[in-house]
Amino acid sequence: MKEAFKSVFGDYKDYIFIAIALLFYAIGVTLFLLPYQITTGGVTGIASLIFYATGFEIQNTYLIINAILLVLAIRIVGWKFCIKTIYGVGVVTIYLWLAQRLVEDPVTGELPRLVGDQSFMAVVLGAILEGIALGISFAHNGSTGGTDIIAAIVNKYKDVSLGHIMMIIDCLIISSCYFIFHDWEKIVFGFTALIISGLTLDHVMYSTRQSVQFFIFSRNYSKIASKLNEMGFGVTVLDGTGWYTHTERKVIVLIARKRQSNRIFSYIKSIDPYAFVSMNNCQGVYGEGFDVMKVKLKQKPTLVFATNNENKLSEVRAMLGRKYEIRSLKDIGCDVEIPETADTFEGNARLKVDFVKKYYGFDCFADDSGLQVTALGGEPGVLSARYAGDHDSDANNDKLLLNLKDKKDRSARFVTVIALEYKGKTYSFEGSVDGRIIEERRGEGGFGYDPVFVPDGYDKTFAELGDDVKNKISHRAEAVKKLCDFLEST
Ligand code: ITT
Repeated sequence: MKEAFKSVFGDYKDYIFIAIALLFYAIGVTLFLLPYQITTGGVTGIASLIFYATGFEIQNTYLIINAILLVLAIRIVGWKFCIKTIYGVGVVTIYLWLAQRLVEDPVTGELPRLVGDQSFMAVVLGAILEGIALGISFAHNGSTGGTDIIAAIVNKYKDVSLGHIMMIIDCLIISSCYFIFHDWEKIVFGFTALIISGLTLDHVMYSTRQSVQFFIFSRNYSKIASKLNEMGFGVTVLDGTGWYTHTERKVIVLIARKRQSNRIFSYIKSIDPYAFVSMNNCQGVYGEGFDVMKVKLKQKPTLVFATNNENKLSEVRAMLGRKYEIRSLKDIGCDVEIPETADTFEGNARLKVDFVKKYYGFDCFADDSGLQVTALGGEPGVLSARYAGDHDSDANNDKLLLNLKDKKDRSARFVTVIALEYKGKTYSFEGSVDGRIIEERRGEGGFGYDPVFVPDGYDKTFAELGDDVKNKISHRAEAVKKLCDFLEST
């Protein structure tokens, strides 16, 4: 029951803390901001502007605007996500109403000016109370609606930071109080309140989440580490060397919340009162048990490369991997050898993409490649993989060298044709590189005919030049570049 509640609503303690925190918010607004006609940002700012102009009570406007935003948010991001916001908006509405009824003059309905004519004092006190309240509430995953709801809705569709837009909106809200009061001082006070509450909020959030890092040097390190582990702390023991004694030392590294540091010190002291301990504040700690890294990784678009050839796959990943997530046939669960029965590279490449589209439903690309040797009338060509033995590179190279034994013209060309199946159409991109076939195999890199092929302008084979050079000048590199340009242009 308790677990079911937690999975839907979160920790019940959060609700208690949010309720207590928002009490400060209502006090700040009712006792210090409203009586001194200070306008802050957000929905409360808009609601207070309407109150100053018309007398329509602040909590009513606050509730109406948030209710509209919440209806939108529930439809777009789901009600589960909005539970704590609905709670926060409800609590603030009730508190604001209650606080005004409690302190207002029963006859005139005016709010008391607790600090007399000291408007600036009111700004400072009101903004600090607001900042503390929002800080505690945020630390317990609470929200008072307004910008939070807008952020949730916008983030559903776009990965943008709303910080700047919200800041501009806040500035507009505060500045528009000039149309009501015709008083620059009120604008300055509004901005001052915004800045003070922002700084206070940051400070509260920071101190509730403050983490510390311990380095513990002790001969009894294993007992201390085990004890800390037992008490639920994750510890790491590093190897070190005490330089004065030149002896091996173990160093315990531990990251914890600052509020846990007294407990940690007492564990250490109970085991080794002479332990050497350093404790440092951490600017941020991210990972299990701490904060989540807020940066959003840009998801790379995925492309399926219809190949079973691991060498081709790694070459293409090296060329396109920074921009695209390349998935192979294996990755999509296809382990069949797709028949290559056409008599052109393009025909075979198209057969492969058609097969994947038909049986696996993916748009994809495939490459059919081969070596064309002039003195052999363009052989092995489309039969490159099966020239002497099926995908047997040694046998294929032996046959090639044998057939070229007495030939003077050793010129050859590697060709790749990539077929791309994309939104119901098939496109093709060709790349080639000219070179010559040498007398014997050289080099350990590459695959297939790489050990016997020397590209023009070089005196080493592809197998000797290595992947970095090959992936810049090869037939496949040229075809992949054309594919990439096409994808970017679409
Ligand atoms: P997939 O059809 O699954 O992509 P495959 O190895 O059958 O793999 P191809 O039919 O396109 O690929 O390749 C024919 C042969 O040509 C290949 O097995 C190699 O022997 C040779 N080959 C292709 N590209 C090469 C390259 O960059 N370097 C050396 N040999 C290559």
